[in-house]
Amino acid sequence: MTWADGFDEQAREILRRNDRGGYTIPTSGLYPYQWNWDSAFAALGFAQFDLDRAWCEIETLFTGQWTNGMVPHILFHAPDEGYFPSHEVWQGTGPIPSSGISQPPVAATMARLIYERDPEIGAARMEMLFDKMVAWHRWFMAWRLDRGAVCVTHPWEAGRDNAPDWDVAMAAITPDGVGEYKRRDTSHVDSSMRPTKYDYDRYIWLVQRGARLGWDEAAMLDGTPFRVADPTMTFTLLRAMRDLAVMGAALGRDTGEIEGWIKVLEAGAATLWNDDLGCYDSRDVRSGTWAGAVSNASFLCWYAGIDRPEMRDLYRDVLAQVKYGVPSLPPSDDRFDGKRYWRGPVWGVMNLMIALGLADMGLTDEAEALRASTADLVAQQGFAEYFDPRDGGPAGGSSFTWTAAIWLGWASPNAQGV
Ligand code: 9WN
Repeated sequence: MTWADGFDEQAREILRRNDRGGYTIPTSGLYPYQWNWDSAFAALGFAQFDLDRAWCEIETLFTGQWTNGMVPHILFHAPDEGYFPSHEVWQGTGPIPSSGISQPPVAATMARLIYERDPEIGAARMEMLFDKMVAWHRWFMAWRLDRGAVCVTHPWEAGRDNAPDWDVAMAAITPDGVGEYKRRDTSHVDSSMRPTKYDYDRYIWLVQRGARLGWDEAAMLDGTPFRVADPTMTFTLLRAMRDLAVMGAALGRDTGEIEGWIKVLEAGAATLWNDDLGCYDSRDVRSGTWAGAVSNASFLCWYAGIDRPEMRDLYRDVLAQVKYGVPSLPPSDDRFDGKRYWRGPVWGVMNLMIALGLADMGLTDEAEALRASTADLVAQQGFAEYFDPRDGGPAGGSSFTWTAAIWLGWASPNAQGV
């Protein structure tokens, strides 16, 4: 028995406790439904001890796929009073109650990691999933591109809700008519760790606009105040395309369309290079304004197979500013807030993806250092939603599915398979 075995058991217990039968909630109370990218990471965690359950998690996610290919960011499988906004506010139009936007497409990448644990089982499960994943990726290519970079149409779509990346686009929204609503998040978690009312008014205004337009993509695109080309979406989709192409080839499928998309996205990624900042950055499509943010999403470039020497220097510079990396925003940025969600804290899932990219670039020492630092954070502070990068202080929800999952799948010294 090693010190890590006990943490592995705690992590498995969290996944089992958050399992609602075929899908996992991120944490009870705060997030009582199935979230898109959370589920993909959960699958990686399950794969360490129950391969069938791992595939099942991804399959359940795709049962919510819309006819246009979109896979929603939340599936409201069972009603719960604890979360706002509910399906009644979203009015998603898919086969099961859902939100109306998507989330970073990491499912194909996590599926490939799981596939490689047992290619025979993986091939059988991917046979059913492959076309669905292609359809989802095609939806991004049809509705979310700007100069080849992938855009978000709501801050929740990037999964980095209150990142400074959206400040310009958010300021362009006047949330008239949003009406009264009751937030539930701040009854579960201290409000200093959550987005502000200013943010929420605009989140809800955007949801109401989408619902009013029946989530018709063409109608929503027309005159939208919110469209931001973002490194999270661009880099995750690019990586997901590469992984899907590999699995497609193994299944004997024609991957020509995917190869074409990869070229488009590579060109799009180049449009996210902010020369003044010397970093990959978010670009507000309407005004052409840069966010000026060295975020943890900037460092997903390697995960997408893209390297620039400047990013390596910047990575070392950012890590030197904190005790635990990778911060969602470095302390040198005026907008840094060490406890407030995506404006400073460290997130395990982002660290996993950054480390995968570092390893792909041959930066194995850096990849291992990030794994070990993430393992320390979890071992000392528990399976929190996110952590303060200055002292590791746990923040947000606890007993968190994706933190348990990345522990099992990557950060634990016993982890196998990434
Ligand atoms: C809105 C579930 C989700 C994550 C996101 C994270 C947070 C939701 C919220 O929780 O967002 O989607 O209500 O704050 O920002 O990345 O998927 O864990």
